[in-house]
Amino acid sequence: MSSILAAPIKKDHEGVPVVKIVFWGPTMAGKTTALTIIKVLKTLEDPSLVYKFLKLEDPTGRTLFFDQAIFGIGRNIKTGLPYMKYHVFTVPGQDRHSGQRKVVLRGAHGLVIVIDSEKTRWEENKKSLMELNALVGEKMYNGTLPYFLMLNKMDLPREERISALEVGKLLVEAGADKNLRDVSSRIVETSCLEARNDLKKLLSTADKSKIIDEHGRLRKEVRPKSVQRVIKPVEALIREILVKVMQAEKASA
Ligand SMILES: Nc1nc2c(ncn2[C@@H]2O[C@H](COP(=O)(O)OP(=O)(O)OP(=O)(O)O)[C@@H](O)[C@H]2O)c(=O)[nH]1
Ligand SMILES: [Mg+2]
Repeated sequence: MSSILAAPIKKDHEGVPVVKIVFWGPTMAGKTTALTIIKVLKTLEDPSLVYKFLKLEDPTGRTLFFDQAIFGIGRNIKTGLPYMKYHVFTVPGQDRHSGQRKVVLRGAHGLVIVIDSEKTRWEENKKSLMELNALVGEKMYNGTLPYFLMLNKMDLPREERISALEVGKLLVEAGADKNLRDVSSRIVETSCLEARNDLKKLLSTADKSKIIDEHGRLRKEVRPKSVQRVIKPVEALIREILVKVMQAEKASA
């Protein structure tokens, strides 16, 4: 398994396999905001599959150690347990927390690399990519650590932000372009601000029967596009990791 995934998949106290996803990126890029949106959405869609949510922030709203949330996938009818869980972490982006970032990154199976699209944040983005490349560039290069690039804050005026095209230049400057392959198909443009507002708007819909099913859960089909984009990288990574696990099992059978 270790040759297919960057780290072995551990099981929790009930024997459920747990996949680890880490949100990486500079301070203020929107990592905590993204995870909060995912947690709110997942809770609305099925609260019984949300196990934990923890935020640890300083008084200015910057993450101090890390945020984390655990979600379940499916449910075994016999045991009532999910088939799998995914544990999502965000690293603290401030310079002084590099030690914590290294700890949080350990054992990751997939990465959501958040880039702050604000032009003035070019150097911070570059530094963050250089740090990541030095730590796990090799694993991204050999494909054992799948990733997505989340280009966030796309709500900013065009002249104030970088485009998806400029991400390539950023990677070259950070010396990470050789390790982060297939980049163009792995960039997701997001606005957590828009996603948060769209989710609020959706929940204030007058006719609840259109958005809520018979169990009182938010229907997946009504996810606003902006919210879907925020959750897409995590869901796509989970699928990729599951495929890898199945391939490994087949090969060893
Ligand atoms: N305009 C805009 N602001 C955003 C967006 N996403 C997040 N923000 C704002 O950016 C600020 C920082 O967001 P956080 O999610 O706390 O950033 P972080 O990446 O967790 O930062 P650290 O914890 O310090 O690493 C907050 O004020 C958010 O409201 C976005 O898509 N657009
Ligand atoms: Mg944070």
